Amino acid sequence: MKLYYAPGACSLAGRISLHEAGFPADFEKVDLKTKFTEQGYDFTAINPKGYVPLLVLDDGDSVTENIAVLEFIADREPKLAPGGPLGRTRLLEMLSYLSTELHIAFKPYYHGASDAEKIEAGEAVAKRLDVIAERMHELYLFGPRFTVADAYLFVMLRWAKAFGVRMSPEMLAYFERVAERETVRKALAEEGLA
Ligand SMILES: N[C@@H](CCC(=O)N[C@@H](CS)C(=O)NCC(=O)O)C(=O)O
Repeated sequence: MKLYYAPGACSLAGRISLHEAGFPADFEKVDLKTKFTEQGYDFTAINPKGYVPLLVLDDGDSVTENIAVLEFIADREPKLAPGGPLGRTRLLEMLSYLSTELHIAFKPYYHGASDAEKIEAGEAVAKRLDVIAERMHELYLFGPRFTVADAYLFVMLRWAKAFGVRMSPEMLAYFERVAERETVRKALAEEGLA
């Protein structure tokens, strides 16, 4: 498998999850401004959507969209998904929330918004984090076991910290707990973020 990524971008969730699953993979960096890969290929020719993550499978097929990439990994390594009769539904519910509500709320930070718009975005992000914090009552999002959704939330919390978004002490403690995982440290180091 090969994951196309940009350092610290949402594709970091896929890298962490691949490491958690113990799946061997190659990683190729994409310059999101020029849309060229580190090996000199036009990324838009590889992925017409022009954004990461892109996971290319061993048979040449490929998967885009964080929700699908993370679901793919959890499907092949079930310890990375919550258990129980509603486990898969809960995972999709959480991944959808992280993608379509939380991730999207950061957009103003990345698209040259005014200071006022950034303050508004910070509030929107903080509110969504509060909703997640209310649901978290053990070590990780779904209990004592780390799942692919935790990998995604960790990336969003890295951004939130970088942009100075308000975060509850519980969320901060969760962030630090995840940051200490061996796979997370490895992923951060590989992306030059340690
Ligand atoms: N809908 C996509 C969005 C992915 C996304 O926003 N990727 C960002 C990095 S976090 C990116 O590559 N942006 C570059 C661009 O859109 O040109 C997903 O959920 O996977």
